[in-house]
Amino acid sequence: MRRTIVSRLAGGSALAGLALALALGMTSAPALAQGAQTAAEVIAPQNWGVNLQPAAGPVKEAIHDFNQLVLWIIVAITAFVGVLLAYVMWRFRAAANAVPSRTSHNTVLEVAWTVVPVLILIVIAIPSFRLIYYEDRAVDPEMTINVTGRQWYWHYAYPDAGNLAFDSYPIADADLKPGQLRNLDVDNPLVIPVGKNIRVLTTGQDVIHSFFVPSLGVQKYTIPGRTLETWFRADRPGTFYGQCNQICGQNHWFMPIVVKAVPQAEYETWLADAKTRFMAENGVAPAPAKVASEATATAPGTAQVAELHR
Ligand SMILES: [Cu+2]
Repeated sequence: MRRTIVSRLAGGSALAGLALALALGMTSAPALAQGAQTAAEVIAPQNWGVNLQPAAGPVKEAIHDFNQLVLWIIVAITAFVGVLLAYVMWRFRAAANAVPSRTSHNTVLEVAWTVVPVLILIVIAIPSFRLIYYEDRAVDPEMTINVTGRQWYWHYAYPDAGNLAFDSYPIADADLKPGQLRNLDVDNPLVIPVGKNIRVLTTGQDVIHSFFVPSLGVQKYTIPGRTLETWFRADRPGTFYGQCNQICGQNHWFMPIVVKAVPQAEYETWLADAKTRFMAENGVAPAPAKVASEATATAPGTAQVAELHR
């Protein structure tokens, strides 16, 4: 299963890489192919990574499929228009066309160039809407994670696990251990079990942030005073990197996201340990608050902060 996905992606990467290499006049395809191969365990931004990141779960796979469809349609249209342009430039050049035609209407042609683009848009629209609804929410979520964007760090809560909650900050350059990624690794990653449909509820505490993990196919605003829903599932163990991708203030760069997908047993071990650790750090067990009520509780000041950062 994994091999199929990766090889399919490698093919897609090579294709898109080739198209872009041609467009930019350089050869970046080898770097891309390499990126897709190492992607099974760690999916992070790559140098020259111009294609979509590899998929770690079904939402991103659906995005890849749609992207491939649109890419091929673009390639076909570009080739068709290019050939047509070359033909008229040659066929109707001044030297071979001393007396130009005065034709100004052609009903069949005009109907065709109206109807054909409409048909192309319908072909794009139908899978596009299907994808939007697929991304919208999990049909049968097995657990919920509350994500709060704050200036400037992430706050994660597990309402199904005794309201376990903790903050996630990036690791300073000086404290990076070998193998950790600068500006991407965090002290407390978001740990999830492999193969579980996870409902994600997002909200913002101060300004609008955006929870963006490309390899899981998730990008959702975190808006103060509002709860938005989305979902993801990781189909294999791995570490998947993302970032806040809404310009949210001067430390916007300071909001990397690390999602660590582990097998169920490992997840339960982590959960037990995390409960002890974070509840000890917090001094008391976290109050049984949902993200929505948490946003309401911090509402005083939110308006002013939002005003400041407008
Ligand atoms: Cu942010």
